[in-house]
Amino acid sequence: VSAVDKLNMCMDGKHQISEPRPEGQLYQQCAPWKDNACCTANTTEEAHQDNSYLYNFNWNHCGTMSDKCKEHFIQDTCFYECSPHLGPWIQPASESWRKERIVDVPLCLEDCESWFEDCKEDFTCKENWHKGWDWSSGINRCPRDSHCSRWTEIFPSAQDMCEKIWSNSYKYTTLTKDSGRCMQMWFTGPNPNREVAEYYLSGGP
Ligand code: FOL
Repeated sequence: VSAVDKLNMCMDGKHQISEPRPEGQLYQQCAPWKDNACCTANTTEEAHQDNSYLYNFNWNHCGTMSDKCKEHFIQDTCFYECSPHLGPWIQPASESWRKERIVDVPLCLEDCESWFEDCKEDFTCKENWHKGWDWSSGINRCPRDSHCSRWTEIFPSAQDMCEKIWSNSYKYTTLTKDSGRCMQMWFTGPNPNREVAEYYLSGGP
């Protein structure tokens, strides 16, 4: 893949389309990606559902997840499924359900901190949400060797949460949105992440 393509491409994941394209209408929180996206409208509608067919993932594995916390997981799903500017961080994956993954995407401080703040009163039983669940009922439940704990017991800091929850998809940074050097999960208007990808492709810091 050339440097130019890496600026505008889709990862070979479970639901992403092969090339980014305008989508006209994307659902609610995923709407910011509508002008150029790796997701379909259906994917974005599903991203807002509990136990969606995307991954059959159960946010409520330790009681009902709070709405304010869930909002960040929905936004993460939009970012993961729709982003066309993840090229610099796409790597081959070893899971059965995807050929490629993202590694160490530099997430803006505000996005990681607000996610943690809005989830820290919630509960979970696992640090890595990619692996080791009990799927015998069709959705993920806490494995037998685990128990539900306070969020902050599993994730002592925002950095722990952002980096560990999706096996290092994200790298914690102290970069703020106005730096143009970190990726934004939450934005309005034109996608600010293209120029961030451009910066890292042209050599970075
Ligand atoms: N968001 C971000 N930012 N990065 C991601 O990598 C990401 N991935 C998902 C959702 N949002 C993301 C997908 N989540 C399983 C669990 C979670 C999941 C997808 C699949 C799952 O089936 N886990 C099995 C292991 C399957 C395998 O590795 O082959 C398990 O053991 O629990």
